[in-house]
Amino acid sequence: MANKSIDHAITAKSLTAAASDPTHAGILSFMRRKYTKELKGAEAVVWGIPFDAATSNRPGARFGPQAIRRASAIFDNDPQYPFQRDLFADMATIDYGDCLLDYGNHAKTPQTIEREASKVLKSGAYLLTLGGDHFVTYPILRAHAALHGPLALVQFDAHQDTWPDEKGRIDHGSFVGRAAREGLIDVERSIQIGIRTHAPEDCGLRIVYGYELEEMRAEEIADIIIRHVDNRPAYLTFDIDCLDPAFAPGTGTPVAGGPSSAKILSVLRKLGALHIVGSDVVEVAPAYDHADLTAIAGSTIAMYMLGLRAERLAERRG
Ligand SMILES: [Mn+2]
Repeated sequence: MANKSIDHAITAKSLTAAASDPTHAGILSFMRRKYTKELKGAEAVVWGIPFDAATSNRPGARFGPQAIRRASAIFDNDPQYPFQRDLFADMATIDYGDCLLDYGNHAKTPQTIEREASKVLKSGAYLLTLGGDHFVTYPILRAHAALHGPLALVQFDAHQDTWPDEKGRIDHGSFVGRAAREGLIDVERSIQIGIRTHAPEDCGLRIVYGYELEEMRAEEIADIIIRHVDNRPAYLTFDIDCLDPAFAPGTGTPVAGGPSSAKILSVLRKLGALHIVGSDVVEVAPAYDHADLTAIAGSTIAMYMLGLRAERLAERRG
């Protein structure tokens, strides 16, 4: 057992140090990053929002952050495939823990999430959020838009999430419509990938349907996204139900006919040209999962988001 240590999440001496916990043991932060509420010095922040009260069908995404953290223990050795680098060697990264919400009173939930997200963004760090149901993206978009202006939304999802809603409603199926109406997103530069349901309106976003993905290679899909977004500041939101239920059964509203995790990971790998300013992985609901399939997919997607960020930082530093 050469060079193994344990509980890096609390024993880490720096925010860039490589972890070496045994895969099956040790305290489970995301990829063993240090657990801290201290934002100083952090360039990337991973944060959980254990919230699923906006779910229309099967609840359980409140357990998503825990499941994703647990599954992330599989990334136990650097360099990380396919980035060929220790993602954290040049990107100080922390696990900021979870957002505290009152399960019995959701009137303050959006403001609480937005306030906490704004605090992280004010520190200058990149924010990667682990949901929670897809409602959580709405207050997070508000925090990002306050900093960058209207964002190009890059949404991987089986659903458009443009259902009509009214003020104060808390619904995981309407955040896109709301973000469009409030000017948080630039609809002309926003795109949805993997859609295989119909909502009453598209709000002007470009849609790539599930059946189209089936006919396209990863490179073509990435190319469509990059050309559509152009050089706008982009927010990447990944609803795990974008994947076929064969690859992600553990979610609240699964829809058959989706892409494989292999194909979509290839697409993500090719999005390095985008100016991604923030991202999330939502709707992982481990109670419906089998053998951690969904949690592993979710944690891998989250790892890719950090990988893209780490590459960009390295490029900037030359
Ligand atoms: Mn969604």
